[in-house]
Amino acid sequence: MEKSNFKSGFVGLIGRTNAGKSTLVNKILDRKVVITSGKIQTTRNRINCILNTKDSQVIFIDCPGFFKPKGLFGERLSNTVLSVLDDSDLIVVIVDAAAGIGSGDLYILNRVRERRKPGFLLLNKIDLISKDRVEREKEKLNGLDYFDYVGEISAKTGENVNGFLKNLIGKLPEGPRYFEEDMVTDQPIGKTISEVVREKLFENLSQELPYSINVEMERFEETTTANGRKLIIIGCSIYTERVSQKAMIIGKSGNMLKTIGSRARLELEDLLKSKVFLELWVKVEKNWTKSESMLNRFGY
Ligand SMILES: Nc1nc2c(ncn2[C@@H]2O[C@H](COP(=O)(O)OP(=O)(O)O)[C@@H](O)[C@H]2O)c(=O)[nH]1
Ligand SMILES: [Mg+2]
Repeated sequence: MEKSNFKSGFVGLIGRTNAGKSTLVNKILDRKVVITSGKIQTTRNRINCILNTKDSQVIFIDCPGFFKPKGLFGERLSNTVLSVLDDSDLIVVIVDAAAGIGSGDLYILNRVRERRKPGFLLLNKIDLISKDRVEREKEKLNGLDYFDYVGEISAKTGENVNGFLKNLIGKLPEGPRYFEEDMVTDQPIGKTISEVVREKLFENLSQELPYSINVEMERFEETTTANGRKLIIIGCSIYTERVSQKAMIIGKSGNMLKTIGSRARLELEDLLKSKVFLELWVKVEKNWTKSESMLNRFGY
């Protein structure tokens, strides 16, 4: 039998919120697969993001930021991260070197070392700081010899990302192509759509509000316009925890919701290569972040 040299594996991306995990995934796949933002806990689920090459398949598992959980919703997010640690063949820890290495990063490094799995460490956002500063940040991380590879990258500009990838693929075990070659994610399209809407909400709302927001797609219909062009009708519900939050999302004379809707629609048209009609409904689901059944329903 011919020896197969095909390499594949699941690579968990672990780090604090805002370290740049999702930005790195999009840079590697050279398209926007997952949403990103400067707000905390933008990523809420584990999402397989698939890099296909001729002789390898790398499945990056993007996931929430790793932290000591507070509250029920936080616990769910944290459990998601723990499941990623369990399910990965190799773990990539990403730290935000520009923000400075802190106790949160050291906590993560310790949890990862406990797993005794192959590990890579990336210091990200080097586009924002000097080389000296990168070195000083690196010194704060003890036990670096645990890692098979320590790299300094910019997920935003792509600096040193190819070097990291080459080393990563080199470390993967031989294995099958788990997903079809043309797949970049196994996230269902309805979820991708609601994520785009959520990202626009995150981009436009004040710092503390986004955590209490959830988006669910409720309608998806393909039709044609009067002049024969394809049109997709999409309806999404935006859930908030309180009436005051609903008012903030709608904004004065509905202006905030209009802005969010038109930004989301433009991106969805690009994603779906079609005209889109987007309807958004804002609803109140009291204290959903504290409710077992609502968290289950929303898939957290
Ligand atoms: N300047 C700079 N910003 C970055 C870099 N990587 C990520 N960011 C920004 O950091 C924020 C958090 O990124 P995100 O990928 O959502 O972080 P995540 O929570 O780890 O997934 C976003 O505003 C990104 O644009 C980088 O290499 N350089
Ligand atoms: Mg993310």
